[in-house]
Amino acid sequence: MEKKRTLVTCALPYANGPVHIGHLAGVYVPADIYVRYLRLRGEDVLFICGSDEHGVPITIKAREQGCTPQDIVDKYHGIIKDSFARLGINFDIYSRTSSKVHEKNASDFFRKLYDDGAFITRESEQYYDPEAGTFLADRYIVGTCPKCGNPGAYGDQCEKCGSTLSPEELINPRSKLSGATPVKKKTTHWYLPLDKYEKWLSEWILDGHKEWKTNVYGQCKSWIDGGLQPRAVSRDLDWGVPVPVEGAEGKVLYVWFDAPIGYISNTQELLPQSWEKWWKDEHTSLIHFIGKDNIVFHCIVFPSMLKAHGDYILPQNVPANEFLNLEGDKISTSRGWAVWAHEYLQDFPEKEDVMRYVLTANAPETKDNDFSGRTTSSATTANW
Ligand code: B3M
Ligand code: ZN
Repeated sequence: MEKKRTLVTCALPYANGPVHIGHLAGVYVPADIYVRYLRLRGEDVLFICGSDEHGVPITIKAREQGCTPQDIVDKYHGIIKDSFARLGINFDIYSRTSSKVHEKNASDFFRKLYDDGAFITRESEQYYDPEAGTFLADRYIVGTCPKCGNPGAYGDQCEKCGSTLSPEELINPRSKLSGATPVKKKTTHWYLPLDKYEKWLSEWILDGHKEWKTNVYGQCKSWIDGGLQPRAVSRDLDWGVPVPVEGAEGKVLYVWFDAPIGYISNTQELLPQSWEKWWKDEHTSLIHFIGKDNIVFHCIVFPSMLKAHGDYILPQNVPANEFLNLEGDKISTSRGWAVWAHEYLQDFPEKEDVMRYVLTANAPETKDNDFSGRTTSSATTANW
């Protein structure tokens, strides 16, 4: 009988900031423990990760710092990769989605689905900056929050009161690029019609994977029961993998379309000759370690992409964890509320295993947990 193989992936961290203890506790330390366990049993394992280097937050950070998106991702890719290595999280490869291998692979993946007629196109009205001559992602629109009056709320969220917003709700909206008032303009995008995969997803997950963690299964069930909608897989943006279709100038693949393909690209980069047995052979079991905010992408969207493509295996399990909070508050990269891995490693030399132990003992497996450097009384609180 052919030996069983396990391909373990970890969510690709966004290269717009360093990794913090929430990432480590929820995803990377548990995955590393699992991989070490399988290796001790003598199993054939591959452990894949890399930086997620596309998306709007990276372009915004670059503008703020007066540099290019590539400068931003180069900086954080280096910091993140180094932190993982020093914490003993031993990926077989830690690559990046700005690699050439990935650009070609993601582009070919899109093109196959396009050629097979797997997408639909839709015209919609999107916000546009008439002075800068470019479409605006929601994050590029700022204005006053209708809920709390914060004058610096974003078109997708107010970071002061935490409300989720849409650009229409902002009072006095303006473009972050030029200060101009955004106008609506028509644009065409490609969509993956998830509604067509609903029945298949329901059978595959709700009937076929009742063993998945209850938090994961529950989220999948509520998405599927709520009815799935087509999802746009392209964006008007100048940072990302160009849409490989004539007439698509100025459009790139949506970051959540290209990022999971990064798992495949990074495997190809590591094993140019033998990567296929890890992705196309039923004897491989594919396991995605992620945080709870990524469940829909790994259980609904990416599997639908893989199914549409047709050549690949599907995940066997998606062990998503809940969040680790910091002193009662949600960890936030943008608000700077975090304990950063690279700072810990610098401030507490030789104490890597102390951190690994504390994060393992407090892993937010079934509910959000809290991390505190001060309290010593609660059983779910990390004491150090
Ligand atoms: N970069 C999101 C996150 O860190 C994202 C994961 C991509 S996995 C393909 O939450
Ligand atoms: Zn607000």
